[in-house]
Amino acid sequence: MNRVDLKVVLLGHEAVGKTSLLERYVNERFNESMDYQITIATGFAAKKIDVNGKQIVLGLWDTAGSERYRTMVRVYYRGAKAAIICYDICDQLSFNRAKSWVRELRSQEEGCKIYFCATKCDTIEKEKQPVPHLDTVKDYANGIQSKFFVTSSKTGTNVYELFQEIVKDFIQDSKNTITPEDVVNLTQEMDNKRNCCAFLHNR
Ligand SMILES: Nc1nc2c(ncn2[C@@H]2O[C@H](COP(=O)(O)OP(=O)(O)OP(=O)(O)O)[C@@H](O)[C@H]2O)c(=O)[nH]1
Ligand SMILES: [Mg+2]
Repeated sequence: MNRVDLKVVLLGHEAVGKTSLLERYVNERFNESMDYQITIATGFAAKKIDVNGKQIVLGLWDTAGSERYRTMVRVYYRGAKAAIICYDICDQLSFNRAKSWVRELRSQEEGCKIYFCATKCDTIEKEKQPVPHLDTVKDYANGIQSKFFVTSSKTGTNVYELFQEIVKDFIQDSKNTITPEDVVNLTQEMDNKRNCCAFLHNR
């Protein structure tokens, strides 16, 4: 699969769950028992989706959240049409880092749409509250004209919806013959070996 119609990049602090989000979307998997493995530099996955008989190829770039790779990551968001900027729903530091990614992306890639994403919503329990408060994050996301999603890769909550929204917006913006309504009916091809996904960790 050589052609990529829609380049999407995932950005955010280390361990916020970027790789897990892609793994859930692309392979419908979440491996809780897996030891946390940091992404080194980047990973790439491609996913072919079928929208009423027309195929769109998503190129999904996973990046390393570790600060030491920050300069390198710049290379990978170039030309992205959409960025998912992630923070851990219970971690203020990761929210601050996410905001710094927003500032950087806005100055470097004006045409890239930002989707702000609070990850790991399954971890919210009585004793664990969202930090910062979700209303604060919603206000922030509105302020930067970004759509805001609250996801869990563990349960799958809103993961598909997030990517579906990105595809919908892409179709709307590119004004091609596929209508946004078509995306509601989109079918996914999940042939892991050939058509769908080369998911290469730690490239
Ligand atoms: N409970 C829960 N844990 C999650 C979720 N998503 C990720 N995790 C856990 O959080 C840890 C980090 O997840 P990764 O997906 O590797 O994080 P990352 O953002 O790719 O990290 P870097 O590659 O270092 O930037 C792992 O132990 C995951 O199992 C989630 O939705 N719920
Ligand atoms: Mg990772």
